[in-house]
Amino acid sequence: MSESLTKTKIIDPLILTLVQNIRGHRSKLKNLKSIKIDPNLINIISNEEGKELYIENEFHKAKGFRKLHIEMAEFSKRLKILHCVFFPDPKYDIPIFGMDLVKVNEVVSAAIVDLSPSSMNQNIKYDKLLFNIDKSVFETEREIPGWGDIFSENVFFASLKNENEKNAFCKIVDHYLLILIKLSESASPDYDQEIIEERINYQKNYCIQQMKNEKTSLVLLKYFDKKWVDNYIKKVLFDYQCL
Ligand code: BLA
Repeated sequence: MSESLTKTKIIDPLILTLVQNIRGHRSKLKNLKSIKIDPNLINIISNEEGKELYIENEFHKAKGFRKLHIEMAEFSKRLKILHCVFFPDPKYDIPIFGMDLVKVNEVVSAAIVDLSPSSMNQNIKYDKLLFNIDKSVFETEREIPGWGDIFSENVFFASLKNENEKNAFCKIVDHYLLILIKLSESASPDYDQEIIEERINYQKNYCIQQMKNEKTSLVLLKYFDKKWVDNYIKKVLFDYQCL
């Protein structure tokens, strides 16, 4: 096998399907540009036995969005994660798109997707479009943990046990993204500093609450020291300090 082929990671098929869908929607955004980031934080790979690690990050920005982040990760060959947050530019009335998929061997223990409110006075109404989605195939919807008060009423959170549920989750993600892209197409910037400030605070709170999810840091702490993990969470995953 050639050098380049041995280095190419085989991504989990469900995660690949979701990523391709997310990338497809992302490509429709206006002024899409990749963001420069510390190169050490883009691809993080270790082949240490038992502690194998693969993290691949994509960072973009676009009209209406300050950061579009997709992360694919695999830990010790068994824990696979797809993490994605599209953070809006606070000048725009656009919700925060967030999703997380946690797969342990063949079971998806956590699949979550939401268009979370980005201010108290969100003008754009899209609740109805999300509410009408058929969720009857899912057997195990899960309860949102305490820190999750940042999510909307239409947050979807479940374990996925079979192909039907996995396919249905992909459709929900596609639907949420379709709505997000439509909202962003019709959004124009606001210049009222008070409104912008309120959106900044909302986004900060979104990040602060996400950082209370110990499950994220506990995984990373098995592979990195605390300083590295704190920096990664603050700068890469939930970078509220730059707002
Ligand atoms: C749960 N997140 C988890 C779990 C793990 C991770 C191992 C436990 C799985 C389970 O409860 O079944 C780990 N997630 C990670 C890691 C990264 C990651 C290591 O993204 C990145 C490096 N989490 C997010 C985002 C959302 C999110 C954007 O990063 C939602 C939009 C949600 N993850 C989320 C929720 C849980 C979870 C709600 C369940 C927490 C719980 O039930 O206590």
